[in-house]
Amino acid sequence: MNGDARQHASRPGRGPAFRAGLLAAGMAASVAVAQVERTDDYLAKMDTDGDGRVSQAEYLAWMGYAFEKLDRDGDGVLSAAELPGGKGKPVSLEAHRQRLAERFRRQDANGDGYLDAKELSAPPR
Ligand SMILES: [Ca+2]
Ligand SMILES: [Ca+2]
Repeated sequence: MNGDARQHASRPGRGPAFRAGLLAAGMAASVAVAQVERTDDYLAKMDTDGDGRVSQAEYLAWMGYAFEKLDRDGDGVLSAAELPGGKGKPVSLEAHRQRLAERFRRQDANGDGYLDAKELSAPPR
């Protein structure tokens, strides 16, 4: 016994650190969509209007926030040092969004303009 009483009582549910974590997770998820196991959870985070599916706008917004978060000097380009892992080719916001839009279209298997849970969890094509 070391008398170390853990504080459970006043735990902030959605503090800034928590949100930042989510955003970072979003960026990582864009790299490893196929590895996301809890698709429902993932969907719920991206689905900001809560209609149970992810529109392209929601998809871009989610991924865009991650970009802004990573772009620490705010010049609209992720330099190698700002990329996860600290290496890679620089990525501009425009290139990033175009790539995401393209990926969105490919993931949208039934072409209805939305990603449902099944389409979100499908391996990137
Ligand atoms: Ca939605
Ligand atoms: Ca769809």
